[in-house]
Amino acid sequence: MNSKSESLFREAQSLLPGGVNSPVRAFRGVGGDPLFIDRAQGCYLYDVDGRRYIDYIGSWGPMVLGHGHDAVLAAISDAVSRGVSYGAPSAPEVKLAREVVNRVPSIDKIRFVNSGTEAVMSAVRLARAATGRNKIIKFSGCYHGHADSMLVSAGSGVATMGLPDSPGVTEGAAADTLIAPYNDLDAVRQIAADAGDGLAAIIVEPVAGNMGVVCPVDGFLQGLRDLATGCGALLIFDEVMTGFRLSRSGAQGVYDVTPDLTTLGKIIGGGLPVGAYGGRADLMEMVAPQGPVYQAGTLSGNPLAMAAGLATLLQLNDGAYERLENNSRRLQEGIVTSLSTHGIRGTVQRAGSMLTLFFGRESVRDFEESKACDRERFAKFFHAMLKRGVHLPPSSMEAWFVSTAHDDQVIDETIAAVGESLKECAQ
Ligand code: KE4
Repeated sequence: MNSKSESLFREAQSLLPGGVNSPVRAFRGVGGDPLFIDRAQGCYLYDVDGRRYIDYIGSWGPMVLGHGHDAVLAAISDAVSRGVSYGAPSAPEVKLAREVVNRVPSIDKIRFVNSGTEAVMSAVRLARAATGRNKIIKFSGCYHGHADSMLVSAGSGVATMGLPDSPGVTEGAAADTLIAPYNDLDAVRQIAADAGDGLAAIIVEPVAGNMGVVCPVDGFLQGLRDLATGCGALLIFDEVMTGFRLSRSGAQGVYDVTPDLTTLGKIIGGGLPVGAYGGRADLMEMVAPQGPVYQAGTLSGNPLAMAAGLATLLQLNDGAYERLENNSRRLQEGIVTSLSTHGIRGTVQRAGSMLTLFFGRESVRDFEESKACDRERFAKFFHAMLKRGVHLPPSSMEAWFVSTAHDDQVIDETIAAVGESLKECAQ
């Protein structure tokens, strides 16, 4: 019985829309009621009824070192001893900015904000100001936060809830957002050509994580780079999820494609609220107070978030990425073997330590193919895994996140639970 979770959820539903503070947490994509978490340590979540789960939500990406890492907790408690927020410049934001700039060659300057949504909203505003143009191309199935201009056939929560456009987003706000299919360069070229000299930017998840993990086909990212350059638009890589997860320089370090602007979040806050946008100096110097593009934030550069983010990045050395790669690959291989053993059609798509199990298809290249996957079977699988003490992200269109705290034994336990769960679902 999940009695404490159930009573908390009942009370939460009387106070919070859907009983949650972010839609995907409500289990609408898999059915049933969400578990309320009491605490987390390493790769484990512990719910309020005392059950332990191997955690593959990872707070949707930030917890790349697992929960309660000593270095991160020490950094936060040291920062807390100095106060929690000043509303004035402080050293932690400079130190984290230096670490990000050192890791990502395309980022000359950076501005910290408080969420990925805010980072994307600000980067889009900057791109429009820098080019004097209005149109933005985004890709169906990619999710860039909930700013009005991005909630136009978005992926992630909106896609899971089947809300292709959100009520409250005006035609005016959506009118300047053009939608292209992911991995389809010809389509993007056509849309860009139709936009003519009105195209301000192309924004893309360099590896999509919000329709499930979908990797760019060969040449796709470079094609976007060439297209943007050719038509005088900017290329924005939304690396809120992939930043510092896929490599010490994010996805752009893996694919060797240079965007004009990059948005970041999640890992750079170590689990505390954070976002950032950065890129070429000539662009970033247009941002207030150095330039005319206004953007501000009460808690931007919060010293606790900066300290937690820096402590996290400093742990992400070559050895950490090697461990993440090895264990994530082992998990992927274990699931693929299990699918074959139980004669279940599906695939596991992975980029570094983020992966997705899609049922019913051999490959997923875009949002249409992701939506065509067998979501009912995923829902059954999700609950079979939960019963066996493994908490997957509660949606077939999300990424599972492996952390450095997921050691060999935990990966083996997960693979064993996958086998039993697939067997149960096959019946
Ligand atoms: P936030 O505003 O949620 O910090 O970031 C928005 C965002 C922007 N860009 C990308 C590529 C993202 O993945 C996100 C947020 N990711 C989702 C997970 N699919 C957050 C989970 C949620 O909405 O609760």
